[in-house]
Amino acid sequence: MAILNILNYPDKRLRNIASPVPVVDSRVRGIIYDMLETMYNSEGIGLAATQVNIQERIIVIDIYNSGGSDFITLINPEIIWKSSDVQIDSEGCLSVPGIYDKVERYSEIVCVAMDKDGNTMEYRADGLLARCIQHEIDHLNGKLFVEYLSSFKQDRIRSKYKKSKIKIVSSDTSVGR
Ligand code: QAP
Ligand code: CO
Repeated sequence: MAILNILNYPDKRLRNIASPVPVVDSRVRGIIYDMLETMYNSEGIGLAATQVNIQERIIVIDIYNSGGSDFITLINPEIIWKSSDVQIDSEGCLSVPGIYDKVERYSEIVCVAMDKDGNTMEYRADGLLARCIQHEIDHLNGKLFVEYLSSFKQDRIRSKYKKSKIKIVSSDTSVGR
């Protein structure tokens, strides 16, 4: 197992569209365990492979942050049904640390995906799990939750990240002198 590097907004690689997993084998299970360790290490409740620069349709979710006893793995997930009603609630993202804002999502969904053993599973989800599945599938399609926010807010978030990068670079050069 290994802790993987999480890409941060506005990294262009977060816009890549992930490819379907052809077969669930030990290679894929290795990725899943690394993703779980990475998610638990940063106290996340969901992580998509895109966020760790792996362009495959793999998601791990643990909305209880149980530390490994209660996670689900979604491989090649497809939402096959969405409720007509929506719900607005606060979201965050490990790729956009420190930023939380309200996003509209379908209240209830049905999702079909393979699990880590390659079995096809059907999940009916509402509440936080439904929200998390929609958020993570967006990642596989190159979409981030901040894209649902106003362009004014997106500009502000981008400039916040630029500022923090400049800070790191300048303190780095002063250390070297
Ligand atoms: C996606 O997000 C999600 O800013 C998962 O400093 C979130 O695990 C779906 C995190 C909310 C639905 C609702 C964010 C950790 C974790 C941060 C996460 C941070 C540290 C985010
Ligand atoms: Co995210």
